[in-house]
Amino acid sequence: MRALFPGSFDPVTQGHQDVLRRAALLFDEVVVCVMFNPNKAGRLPITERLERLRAAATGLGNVTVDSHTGGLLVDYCRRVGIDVVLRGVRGVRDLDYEMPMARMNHELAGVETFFIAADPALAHISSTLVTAMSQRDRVPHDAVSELLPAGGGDSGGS
Ligand code: COD
Repeated sequence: MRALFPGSFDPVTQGHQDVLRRAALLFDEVVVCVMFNPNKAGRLPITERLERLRAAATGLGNVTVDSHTGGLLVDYCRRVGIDVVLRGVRGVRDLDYEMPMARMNHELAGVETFFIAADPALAHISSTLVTAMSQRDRVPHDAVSELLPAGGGDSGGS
């Protein structure tokens, strides 16, 4: 079975990479796709997000990387013939956000959502946190790098 792991990935973090690795063990094929979240001001260009995702997916032979920024998630699912969407859940706040979307994607296109519980050791990580830390002068580079995937690029401080 093929599954789609959509996200902003601005930038991809260790938390995303963990979900991706675990999904790659469960599904025959995983497409990880950069999409546009209108509630988040984008920072990194899409090309850089894709480059970092490719690095984060190194060694995962059944993972491919793509982007879709011009329509609904379900449009992409229909176009590529995928009917399972993967989402990582760090806590109830994520679920509150995810449940209506999962319902909508099912109503609109019969797309099911598969939730993967965050590793508790990584559940505090978000792209927003990485960005905030990388913009602070006195945060050591290593503290930011620890949140990023191995091989997933630098601290993104540009
Ligand atoms: N551990 C585990 N999971 C994590 C962690 C962590 N530390 N950090 C993030 N995650 C999970 C998130 O919960 C999410 O499931 C996924 O990883 C991606 O996270 P983000 O923050 O990169 O991406 P989002 O949540 O901003 O998703 C953007 C979407 C556009 C995919 C989303 O908003 C969506 O599905 N919108 C639906 C509406 C639609 O169709 N939009 C148009 C798309 S073009």
